[in-house]
Amino acid sequence: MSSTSPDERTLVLIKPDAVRRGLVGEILARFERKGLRIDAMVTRTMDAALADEHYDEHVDKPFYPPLKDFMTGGSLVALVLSGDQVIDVVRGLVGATDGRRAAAGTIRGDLSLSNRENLVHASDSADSAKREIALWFPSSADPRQRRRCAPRTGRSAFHRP
Ligand code: FUP
Repeated sequence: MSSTSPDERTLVLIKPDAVRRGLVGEILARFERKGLRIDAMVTRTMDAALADEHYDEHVDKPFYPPLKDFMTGGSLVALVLSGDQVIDVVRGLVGATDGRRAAAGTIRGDLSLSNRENLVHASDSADSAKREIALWFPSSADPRQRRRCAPRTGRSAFHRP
């Protein structure tokens, strides 16, 4: 179970299929309507090196090559969301990995018919969130967590009210 801190943060990627289909607004609206805060947001393209780091636990799996092609094949939107138990709350809003099996009412359940092109990535634990936020938003992270993968396109704004 995640911490109950209202300052908990998670990393979300609105994937290239969602951008292509014009679903960015729909997906952001679901997070906002839930009461979550957008602390940072940037549009960028994932390059091969960032894909390999982001999907570190999957790089040796058979589904990884097509997943990498998909994730590096178009613009995506990366964001940091915060709120009470945000990691678990966002995973609930996003739904199960396979859009064909995800529950109705979830983002994937309502909008995806695919196990790969499933619209959204969301951190699955506090450790993943910390690692992924440092990877995608190095300027927001503890200096000891910073990586070399600073955004190369788009503009990023990070604020903590
Ligand atoms: P999730 O946490 O729901 O995003 O899912 P996983 O971490 O298990 O998988 C990461 C991504 O790999 C999924 F979003 C889609 C992709 N994937 C496949 O393409 N095929 C599979 O069989 C499983 C996952």
